[in-house]
Formats: sequence, C-alpha cells, structure tokens
Amino acid sequence: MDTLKSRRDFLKTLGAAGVAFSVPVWWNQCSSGKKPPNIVLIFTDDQGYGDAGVYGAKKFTTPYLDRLADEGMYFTQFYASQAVCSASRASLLTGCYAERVSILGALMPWSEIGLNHEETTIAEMLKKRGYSTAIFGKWHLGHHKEFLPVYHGFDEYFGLPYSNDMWPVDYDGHPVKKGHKKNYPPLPLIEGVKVVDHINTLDDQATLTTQYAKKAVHFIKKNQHNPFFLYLAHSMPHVPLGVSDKFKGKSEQGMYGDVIEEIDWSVGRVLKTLDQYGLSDNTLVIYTSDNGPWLNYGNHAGSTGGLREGKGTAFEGGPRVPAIMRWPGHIPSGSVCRKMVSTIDILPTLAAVTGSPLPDKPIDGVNILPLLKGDEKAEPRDTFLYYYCGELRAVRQGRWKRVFKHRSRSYVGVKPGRDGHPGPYAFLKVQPALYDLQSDPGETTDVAAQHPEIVKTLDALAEKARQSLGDRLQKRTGKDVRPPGRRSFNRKKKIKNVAAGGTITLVNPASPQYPGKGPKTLINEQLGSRDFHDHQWLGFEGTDLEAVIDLGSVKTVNKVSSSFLRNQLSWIFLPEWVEVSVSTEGSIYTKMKKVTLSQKQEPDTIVKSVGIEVEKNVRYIKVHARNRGQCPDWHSGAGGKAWLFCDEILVE
Ligand SMILES: [Ca+2]
Ligand SMILES: [Ca+2]
Repeated sequence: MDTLKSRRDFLKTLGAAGVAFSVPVWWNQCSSGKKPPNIVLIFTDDQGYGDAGVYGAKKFTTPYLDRLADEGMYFTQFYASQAVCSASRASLLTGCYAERVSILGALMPWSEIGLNHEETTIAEMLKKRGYSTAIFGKWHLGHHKEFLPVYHGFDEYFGLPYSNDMWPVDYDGHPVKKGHKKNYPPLPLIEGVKVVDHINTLDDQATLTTQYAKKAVHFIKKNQHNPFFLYLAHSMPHVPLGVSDKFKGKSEQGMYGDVIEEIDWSVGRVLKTLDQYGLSDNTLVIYTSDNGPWLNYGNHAGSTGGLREGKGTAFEGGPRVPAIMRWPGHIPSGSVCRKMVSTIDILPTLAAVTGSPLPDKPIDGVNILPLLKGDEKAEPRDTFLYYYCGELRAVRQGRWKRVFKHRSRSYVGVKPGRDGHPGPYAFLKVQPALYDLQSDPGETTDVAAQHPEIVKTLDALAEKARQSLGDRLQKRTGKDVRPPGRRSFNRKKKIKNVAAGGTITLVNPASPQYPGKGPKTLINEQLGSRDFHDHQWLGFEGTDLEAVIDLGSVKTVNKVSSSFLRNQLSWIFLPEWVEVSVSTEGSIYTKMKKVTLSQKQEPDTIVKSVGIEVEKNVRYIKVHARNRGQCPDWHSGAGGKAWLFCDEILVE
C-alpha cells in the first residue's frame, strides 16, 4: 500500500482545494463577529506516558491536567515523532518527520545548523492568519541568532535555546572541573535575541517553570482581544530537575513528582487566565511531551506507564507520550481517542482549525480534526515511522509494529542513578520482530513467524519510507530529504577555480564518513558551510591530505589557496603545515613555499585559507597538508585521531 504517497496526495488536495473552498462550519460562525480560536500548545520535556493523573500517575497528582482531560480528550496512541529533543521539536513545528527537515538528535551548543528558513513553522502559518505568536521555554532548533524563534514566526521569545543540562555544571550542582562538560558555555536565558541572564545553579533551574508561566499569563492577557498562538515549551521535567519552593517536597514521589506538580500548576495558571478573560471556549489547548522518560536517572525520571524502554529508543516508551486536548464545543468533553496520532499532525490540524493554507512544501502530518470532533469512524493516520537519528528502526500500521535490526540504548538490566546522577545505559542488539500492539503493548512477544503477510506489507511500507526519507541503518539517503539551515562563513558564494576543468587524485582517500561528493569536491568551485556534514567538505581522520591536480594542459598559475576548517570541539584542527609543489610534465616537481600554521587552543569555528604563490606555467600541482595526527593534551579527545577538513583547493 502506497501510504506515504496517498497521504501526501491527500494533503495536496487539502492544500489546493480543501481549505480554500470548504471553510469549516465554525469559521462561518467566526465571521459573524467571533474571532478565530486561540491556540495554546504546552510541550514538556521528557515527561513519560504514565506521568499524568489521567494516565495513571502514582505518588503525585495533576489536577489541572486531569481537568483538561475531563473537559476535553486524551489520547492513548499519541506519538512524538521521535524520542529526542531537537528532532521532536522540528517535527512538532513543521508537521514533518525530522528526517525530512534534517534536524536529527539533540543540537549541541556548538551546532552550526538550525531549522531551515525555507520550512514553515506553525507560528509562521498562524502569523499569516493574523495571530500574535510567542514561545516561552525551550527552543532547541538552532541557538545561533539567525535560527532563534523570532526568525521562525514568533513575535516573542523568552527561554533557553537548548536543553537545560547543556551547561558547565556537574550533577551535584557544582561547576565542572574536568571532562567534556567543560566545553559547554554558560547556559543562556534569552529574550528575543538577547541573552538576558544565565542559568548557573540548580537554584536558577528552580525558577524556570514559574518564569515561563508568568510570561504565558501576561501574553494571554495582552492578546485577549486578538487571536494568539502560545507555545509554552517547558524545560522541565528534563534533568537537572528544578522546582520552586512552593512545590518543593510536596509530592509523595519526590523531586520528579514536585516538578510535574509545578508544571500542572502552570497549566492551571493558563486555564485560569483563559477563564478570567472569557477565552476558554474559543481556545484550543494542546498538552503533550517531546519524548518519553530518561529512565537511567532513576527517581529523577518519569514513568512510561508500563511501555517498553524510554527516551532515545524506538520502543513504545520512547516516542509514545501523554496528550490532552481541550476545545469546548468542538471536542466532546471527557472523551478518549484510541487512534494513532502524532505530533506531526498538529500543524495540519491547526491549518484546518484556523483556515490556514498548508505549507508549500510536502509535509508528513495529517489533519486529525475529525478525531477531535469525536468521529468514531475517522482514521486519518494508519501508519507511523519510528525514526531515530536517521535510522528507520520500526514502522507501524494499525495494530502491527515491525521492528528492524538495530543497536539500541536500553534501560533494562542496569542500575539506574539517583537524585540527579545518571546510571549507565545498557546496549541492546535488537533483532527484527513483529509486535501486535493491541494485544501486546509492552512489545514482549515476536509474532513475525505467525504473520508473514503482515511482515511483507510492513517491510514494503518501510522500503517506501527509505526511498523518501532515507535510512542510516541501510546507508540510504532519501530523495525527499531537505537540508537543515546551515550557517555560512562570510565567503564569496561563487568562485572561479582554474582547476575546475582538470582532474584530481588523492594519495590517501578521505574518510568514508566525510567523502564530500568525491575528490572533485576540492576543485568544484563550491565552498562548505560551517556545518561540516554538508557534503562540501572532505574529512581526513588522522591522515594527511595529499592531492595531485592535473590542469589538463600547461597553464599560468599565480597562486594555490587551500581552505581548511578549524572546529576543535569536533576534533577538527588546522593542518600543521601546507606545502605546494608544481610540475610541467608530472615527474619532476618544484617545491614552493611551505606554510606552517598555529596549533593553539581556539574555541571558535573558522575557515583558514592558506595561499601559496606559484607564478609559473605548470600543468601538475601537488598539495600536501599535514594532519597533526592526534588531539593535543589540552583537548577532551587527547590522544584520539585528529581530523583535517578541506573544501577547496583554489588555483588562480
Ligand atoms: Ca526531551
Ligand atoms: Ca569545493
């Protein structure tokens, strides 16, 4: 069954005609003076499927989440697009699998990418419809200025640019003295595009939930007379946990329970404010989490409510999350949705709810409005792809989940940590399997042998997905994958290289991890970005770059300039030295000047062009760049192989 295609066709139809011609019924009501519905999207970090009263939470209570469910609908088969922060958030805001928009894993404070400006976020979609938009909380789709929320459709931003554990502070709350965490810069709190404060201590962490809640309340009040989109993306309950005094020690569970109770309180503040200004009836409130619990943190992690494994895996405990939605008069109160739904469906659903056109580029989400309205027969989503960091680890269709062979983090058989300290992961060699999630939600029994036809159908579904979105497990790239936003160096876009028409051979091949587009990448008149994964760079792991360029005929060459990347946090160093030699017939070479480069510790990412004068008529050019071999003593990778990266050898 051609699910991906049919889904896209469905969306295309919706984009082209559905929204334009068939305006939802309520919209006509709106045009008689009522403003379009406000959207409040509350997104927590690492809250497990079992971590709300209505989902069976024990030892802490969530009266406001339970009220939200009482007055609306909660979902039992709701999936974050994948069980890790940045990927999950990219999906939520774009309606796409993270692989489609190339935001994988969790971006780090030294990441050089962000969400591409070519993508359309929910905020951009709703801004076009006249909404005021704000995000309070965690962004994690690029921390560099040009990728911040205010450049992705949000009028206002206050919060952390990435996870609250990306800071130079140890698990005990003291500044780190050694190791990798020393590389983290102080954790900035940003307003708009300005750093207004830093989160330096566990006490600072304890202020976050209340700070975000206050901003949210203020924003609702300020926008009571116009439609608004409020994205409240709590940093909690991601470790290190922080809870304000008013909730400290309140729950029976301990710190994690206290944190959830404070988040619940913040939901209460939002609901109360909506009531206060008479906005509740005209506001769709959505509450969900970015992924399941980080179980190796023991009593500082949540619960999957019995689902297998947790965050960072493709077992159900990873992506399946609690989800509650309330929209009085539209969503039947006290209802439960047991159909499959994902965070990627939120954007197209909000498009339908607000009468907004869908983004121009293809997306993966589907409109679940019929489910919200309680249509028992509706089944807008019948498949789900369990991607994790580019690996297609499983697919689901209906009740069946097909798991593919992969290596996975596991929390089984290892002792979890306590009180903010992590325990170790176990690693699991996962074998192919078929699970019946209806009868076996805990994924305990492989029934592939009993259902060969279903295995075949799901394998075909996976194959379609691989063609479209790729699969790192099979080293496949997808034809529909779009690039992330990449930061560039301030270099000329178009360059002219005398060597472009010639040939190039390498004495040592580039690493299979970073082959660029072959050796020719070095003379293709195209330059790399700050993101060394952009296929414009050749990477050499511990080995030298030795290239021989044949210009095809004897030409006048004035200068040979090779450009190298320095990104020491990623173990990429400038060469020790660069040497150029030239020849007219290819056997006797004349050495030109040899340039030696500084090997100092430098935190910033730069590109260094090493120009060597030639001023001769030559046909062959040899460039030899010496890899420093090993990471130096001061580096966190001391003794490990150093990388050398080059994107162009410019012959002028
Ligand atoms: Ca998370
Ligand atoms: Ca190039």
